[in-house]
Amino acid sequence: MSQGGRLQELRSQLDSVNNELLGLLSERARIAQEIGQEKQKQGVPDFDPVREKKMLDALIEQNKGPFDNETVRHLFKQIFQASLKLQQVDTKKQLLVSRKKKQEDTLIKLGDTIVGGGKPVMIAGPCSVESYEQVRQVAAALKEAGITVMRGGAFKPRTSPYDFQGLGVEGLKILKEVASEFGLKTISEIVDPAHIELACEYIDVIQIGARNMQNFELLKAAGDVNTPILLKRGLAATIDEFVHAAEYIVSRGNTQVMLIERGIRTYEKATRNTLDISAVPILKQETHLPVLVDVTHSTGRKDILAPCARAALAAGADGVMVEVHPDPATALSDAAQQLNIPEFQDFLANVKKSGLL
Ligand SMILES: [Mn+2]
Repeated sequence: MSQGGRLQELRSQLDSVNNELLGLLSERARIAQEIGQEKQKQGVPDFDPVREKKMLDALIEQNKGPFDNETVRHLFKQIFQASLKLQQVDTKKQLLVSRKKKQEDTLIKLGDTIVGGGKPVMIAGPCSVESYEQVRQVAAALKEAGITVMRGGAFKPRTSPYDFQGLGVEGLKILKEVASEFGLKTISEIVDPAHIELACEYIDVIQIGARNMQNFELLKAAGDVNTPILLKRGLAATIDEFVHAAEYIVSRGNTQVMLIERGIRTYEKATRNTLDISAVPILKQETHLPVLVDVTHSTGRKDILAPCARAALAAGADGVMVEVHPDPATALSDAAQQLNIPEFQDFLANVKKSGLL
């Protein structure tokens, strides 16, 4: 046989071995996927390092060359990793908050206001509930401006333990009283799992704050009630971690979850945090939950609130949240970044001019 003929014959042998290998790899992948589904049912993790080591040791023992043991180990590790990835893609597909699981948008009904229904909502109110009169002044201004949902912090997880910690349950009572007078719906942060049920008596939406986004006991408690939850993105949380935090709530049965981007920590000092606008379309694509943007905490400065709010809405946000205080200079928290009432009215007019709200 000519030299060229021999080469061609060897190459065609190699081609058929390649095809066989591919067939075997695909078969292996199908089995691995089934194992993944079985593990999902049993609630055991995808990756089992002990099992992987056992499989590798058995292969090394069987290795007769010409590949050395290290090469065999490396090649099979690649195959194992690819299978694991396949299992993880399947698990992700099955997240309850995922668009893949449910195509239709989740709608949150707050009285006559529907969040996530295509008409963006403006949520405003003071950083902290400080007094009945303070909340009442804000509520009256919101009512006049056509705002239907008011925020106000009663339990304040502050950076320093010496800072104002909020009025607690007394603050929730003030919110309820004022809200019923003005026909508003209310949002307030809860920080203790033991307060979740109690909170449902006083407020319409329970906020889980940025610092508690991965407080899993709190997330579970929030998942056990029917009150809508506003989940803030952690200041150093990836989108994936954010989505999984929401899954904690939804997996317990409470499907009424809204996500809110509030800025992430970066090296940038010009703003308090860096508003991650790209998170908005990504979260809208990947989940079916309403997505809001907190312009106050993401920027920490009043002069750019309106353009950031417009950017949020242009990116597809279902709403914007902003802090308003009758006299920001005397506020017990976030004094520098809260709008006073005339500033809020200007802000609202500015955002509305864009036609996005
Ligand atoms: Mn604040």
